[in-house]
Amino acid sequence: MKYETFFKKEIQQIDKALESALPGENQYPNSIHAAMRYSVFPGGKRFRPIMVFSACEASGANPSNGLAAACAVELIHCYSLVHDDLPALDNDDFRRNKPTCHKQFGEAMAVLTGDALLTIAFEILSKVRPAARAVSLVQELSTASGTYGMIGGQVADLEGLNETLTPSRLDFISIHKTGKLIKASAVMGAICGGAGKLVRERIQKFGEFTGLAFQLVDDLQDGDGYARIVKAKEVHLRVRDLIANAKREVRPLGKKADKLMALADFLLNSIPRGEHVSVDR
Ligand code: GRG
Repeated sequence: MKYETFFKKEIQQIDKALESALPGENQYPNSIHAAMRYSVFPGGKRFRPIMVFSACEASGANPSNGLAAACAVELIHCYSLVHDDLPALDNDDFRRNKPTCHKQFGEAMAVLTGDALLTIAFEILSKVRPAARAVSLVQELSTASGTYGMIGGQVADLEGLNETLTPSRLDFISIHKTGKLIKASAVMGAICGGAGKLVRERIQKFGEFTGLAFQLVDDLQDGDGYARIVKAKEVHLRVRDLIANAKREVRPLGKKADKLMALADFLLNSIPRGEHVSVDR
């Protein structure tokens, strides 16, 4: 089954919640609200919010307990894409099959759109109850997004642009730029699901393994990062190991972890066809 079909219900629920969380385009100042919505809809895979839901379910709770956290992490992700596309960073003209935010609304508005998406993510989390849960979620997401996480990884990536990167530097970049937000999605799902310490640790490790795997798959798809310094076959084998480790962590949780397992499998299966290797391990 296709990813979009398997997670159709989750994607619809996330889109509906994002729809009502964002200010309407007719709310003054209309232009920024239009640009925010443009950058969030239509969405991409919604991988991170689906991770929140799946981790919440694996903790034994109703996945929709994680709805606010799911929206918050997707908004942070959308902000990072808007800023990453800017001329000062990647200078991309297209994102999700349409002109990038700055191409459509201008650079100044795109900077502010990213800022606004980042800010509203934490406004949404601040309303979670009990308040202690809101604090834990804010801690998790802010740490993963800032210089200990995504921004730190992006800076290391930027500074390494004209260098031949070592595997350990590439690991740092991948783990921080991409992996931390995915790990935070898993941990936030566990927090919203009321997971105990041991279950939360398992889910966190699942998030760490799949977070790194996500970036390696992206490298294989784009011929970038690891795919530049290591043979595609080796990257593929590493992804397989990471996915196997991720699944091993949550297997003891039983049926509750079925969605996490499926998410891990979809990641493995999204490796470009040409890069598949038939090695039984
Ligand atoms: C500029 C603040 C700032 C951060 C940059 C996430 C990031 C850090 C940059 C985006 C560029 C990029 C390709 C990063 C690697 C992470 C990644 C694979 C992003 C794409 O995520 P998907 O595949 O996108 O989940 P969709 O469109 O499906 O949501």
